[in-house]
Amino acid sequence: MNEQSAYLGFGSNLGDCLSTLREARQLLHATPGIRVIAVSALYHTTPVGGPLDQPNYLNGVIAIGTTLEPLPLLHCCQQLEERFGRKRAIRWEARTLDIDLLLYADQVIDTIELQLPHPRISERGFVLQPLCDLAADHLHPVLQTPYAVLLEQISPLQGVLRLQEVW
Ligand code: GSY
Repeated sequence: MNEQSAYLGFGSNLGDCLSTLREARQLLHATPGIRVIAVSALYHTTPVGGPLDQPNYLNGVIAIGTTLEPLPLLHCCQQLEERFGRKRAIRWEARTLDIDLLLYADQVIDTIELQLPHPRISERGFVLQPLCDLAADHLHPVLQTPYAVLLEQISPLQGVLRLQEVW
């Protein structure tokens, strides 16, 4: 299969978040069929949803080239989450590692297991801000609107603070 581009949202709010995100990025790059192409800055972000007393998140977005189809790619991301101790018990709860498959080329998929583009991209500052580091002028495949414009449309900026460029 030809290589396709995809974007993954990375988040962590339990344990040593920076080390977890770094290690997960390296493991992702070492996965057959996946090549990390570009990495956004990292952001300190206020939790959206879930228990009120959970810690802030570290969030970033990674652009990859992949020869995997969308579902096998999703399964690779889920295996990586499990390797870092993620348990899928309560929705929106704090987590050591969360990897969301945000975009896969311009594909639109709506199944129970996988929805593409990720259904909440346009409402989440913690996704849009790092995505704009990498693809500000790309069009959302359904809304046909650049991500920079979607970012402008969510206000206020939901507690998203740039932490570091290189990680
Ligand atoms: O969907 C990703 C997990 N998640 C996050 C997150 O990564 N960042 C912030 N700020 N809030 C979140 N709520 C959930 S669930």
